Amino acid sequence: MYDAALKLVGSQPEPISVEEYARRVNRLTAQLRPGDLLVIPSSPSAVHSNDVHYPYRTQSDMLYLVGWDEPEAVLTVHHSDDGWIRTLFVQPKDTLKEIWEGRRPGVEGALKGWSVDAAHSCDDMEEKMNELLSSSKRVLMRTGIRSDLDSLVMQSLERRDRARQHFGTGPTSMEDPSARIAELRLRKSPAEIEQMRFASDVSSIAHVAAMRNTKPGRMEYQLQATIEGFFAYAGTSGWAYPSIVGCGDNATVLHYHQNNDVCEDGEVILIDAGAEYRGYAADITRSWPINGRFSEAQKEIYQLVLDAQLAAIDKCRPGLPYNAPHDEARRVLAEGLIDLGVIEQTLDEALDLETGDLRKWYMHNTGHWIGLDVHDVGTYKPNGEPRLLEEGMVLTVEPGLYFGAWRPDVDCPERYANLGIRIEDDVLVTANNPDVLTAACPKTVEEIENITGKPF
Ligand SMILES: [Mn+2]
Repeated sequence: MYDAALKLVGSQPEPISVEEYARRVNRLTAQLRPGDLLVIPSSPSAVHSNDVHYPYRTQSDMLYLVGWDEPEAVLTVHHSDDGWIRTLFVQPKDTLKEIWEGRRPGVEGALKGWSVDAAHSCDDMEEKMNELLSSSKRVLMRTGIRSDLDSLVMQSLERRDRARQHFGTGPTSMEDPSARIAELRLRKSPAEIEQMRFASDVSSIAHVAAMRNTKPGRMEYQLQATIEGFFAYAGTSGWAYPSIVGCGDNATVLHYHQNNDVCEDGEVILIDAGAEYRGYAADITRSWPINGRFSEAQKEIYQLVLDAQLAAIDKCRPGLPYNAPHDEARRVLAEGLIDLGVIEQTLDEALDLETGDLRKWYMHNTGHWIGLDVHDVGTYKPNGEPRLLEEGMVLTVEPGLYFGAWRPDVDCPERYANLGIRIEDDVLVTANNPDVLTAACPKTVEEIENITGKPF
């Protein structure tokens, strides 16, 4: 099955070039002044149990600025007579550790293959960092990621010794650079879009494989395994976020994660799963009938959510506010639910955020930025005003309707009891029509019914 699925996936793109990493850093340093010291820490590694660690995944800003994905690394950027200097602290070569844990590029490797000007062993970090700190005036670093770096920087900020008194050396202020980097990350380059397109292709075909592998009696975790197995088979690093695989009323729990229920004839399954490739995420949700045919009631809700999603995608255009897709999806859903008799309010009443009935069945936002983080960085309302969409931004569009008959807070319509539908795609804003990166994942009623339960 995986070989048949793999044929449908596009080819792997070129990695991000060293020139592009240099451009990214240049865009950042263009906003800085001599005396600034930028410090980007990697994430700490996380313990699974005893001496077993979770697979390591570094901080996305580190991936964005240099692409170094190993633990214990720190990137610094400071100004010298030669301009801005990028220095990477890395784990040194260490044969004994490498025998156990895997080969390391080390200092020499970092200087050869990566977009840096200098490299040092992380064992020398404290000494070198103190030198960099003492010749800086302002430190740009996000605290709370690496406590050892936090205390080094704090110490240098709090120095009240004679050197500071005589020469005025050392930093006197600190800034979190996250917002500046987020502004850069929000607009994707062509090379980034190619990584995202590959993650999206793999994720799309993984959903198709799961649709084909669906039949009554399957367990939710078996469909999860089909999808995540394909993520690995296709050469991605695995999931970008834990897969949500919920059948029947489990689909009405937004972040359902147990994935251990049986898929029954007559139910609809909702799967929200996406792969990560070279750090870039895909995020797809599809909903399909376990027995391969939507009932009339299921079809009514499915088609309504799909209509809302298509209308919302059409609002992913430059110059429109980021919330235009959300407003459009809400309008279509409210109108549809009024027509179906689920909501007995006027359209304006139904849309009211306090008293409208739409919130009973559609209680989340319609999307988020996506990139190196699945919920990617970038403020939605800079200066309090909704951001206008620009070419190169990528956002998800994911309306849904959830009729949890188990909920004591609502009167669930009998006809739709325990039905949860969400349809989610990743959309690139372009000068022309919205570019749906996850378009390879089928979503019309006809396509889904033609695929579900049928082998490749
Ligand atoms: Mn999403």
